[in-house]
Amino acid sequence: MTLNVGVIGVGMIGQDHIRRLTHVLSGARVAAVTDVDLDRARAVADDLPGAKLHQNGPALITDPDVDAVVVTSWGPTHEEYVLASIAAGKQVFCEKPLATTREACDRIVDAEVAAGRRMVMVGFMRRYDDQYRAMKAAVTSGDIGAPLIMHAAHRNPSVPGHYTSDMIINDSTVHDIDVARWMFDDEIAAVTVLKPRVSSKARPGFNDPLLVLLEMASGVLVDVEAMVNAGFGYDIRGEVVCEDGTVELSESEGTVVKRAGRFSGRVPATWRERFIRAFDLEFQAWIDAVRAGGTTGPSVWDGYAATVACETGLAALRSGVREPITLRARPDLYKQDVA
Ligand code: NAD
Ligand code: ISE
Repeated sequence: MTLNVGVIGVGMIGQDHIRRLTHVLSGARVAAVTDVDLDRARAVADDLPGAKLHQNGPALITDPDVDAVVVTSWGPTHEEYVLASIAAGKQVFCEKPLATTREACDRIVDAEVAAGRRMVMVGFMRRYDDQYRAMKAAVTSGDIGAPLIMHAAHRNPSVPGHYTSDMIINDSTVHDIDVARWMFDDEIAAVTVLKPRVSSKARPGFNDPLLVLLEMASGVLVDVEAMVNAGFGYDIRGEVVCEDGTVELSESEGTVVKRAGRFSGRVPATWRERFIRAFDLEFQAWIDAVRAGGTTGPSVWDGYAATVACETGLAALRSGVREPITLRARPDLYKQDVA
């Protein structure tokens, strides 16, 4: 049976997910769309044979012809739509962030726990990237010994006009925060944020770049260089240093050309290019799991822990000192991770 998906928020990533649901993946179709910008939603619906246009999110969620919901609207709207989907008994894929505050995430945790089953997958797609998966396999195999340190860099070539200085942490570094928790199957215990010399390309009021230091509960340290005006491309780096060796993300996605005593390769232009396969794998995993009656991948707990770490990171940026993280007790529903 084909899964009929309703999409709330048809901006940049909403349209990209509609493209993959319609033309790339199997087992699902886009049955309905909506957006606060109804003209945009109408234009998208017109290109999708048989898709309905809904006036708002609640109408889409309660439509009996919609089996499952994709939330790709702005972050502050996610809570409302995820809670409504849970209340309607429908599986939901929510782009990051799960919600923008600890309290909002708490309410989603409470709702899902009350429902008694996992109903939400959060879009931390790096967990589906081949390179990150190979890195995690190397770390967990034990072949290179116990992990000690992870070095990471998250460099955007540039960011759009609506991007604020806080987003360096809660829109960009949030991915590295999720990778750290997933890589080491561990929670983050404390965050410190250092401010290097400000790039001359930074917008006024931006501390760009930042150095974000995550202390895992085990004692592993993760340093993340976050920069949003790198100019030269979208450059994602990672290396885990273990007791008996190291593992790093490969330098080039494609071929490395050696010529005349030099070598060169491609730096991806955008996150869409760098993670296109991860997005496909993530979404296919969600479709398959929902068709089988459940869900998979990053959970509401992962979304909650990431948002709390971002809030703490912003507090550390402002205070200039190490800020400890306090999480609520982890409900039994999230004690067994599925991916
Ligand atoms: P965008 O601004 O291009 O699109 C957001 C859309 O949501 C717009 O069309 C807007 O009109 C609509 N919208 C806003 N409020 C709404 C509401 N109350 N109800 C319905 N629609 C509403 O933004 P985007 O870049 O597509 O980002 C959307 C979400 O996806 C964000 O949460 C962002 O963090 C996330 N995102 C994730 C990744 C990733 O790598 N996983 C990449 C980009 C964006
Ligand atoms: C963007 O919103 C994303 O989620 C991308 O994956 C990330 O790399 C980028 O920094 C964010 O702005």
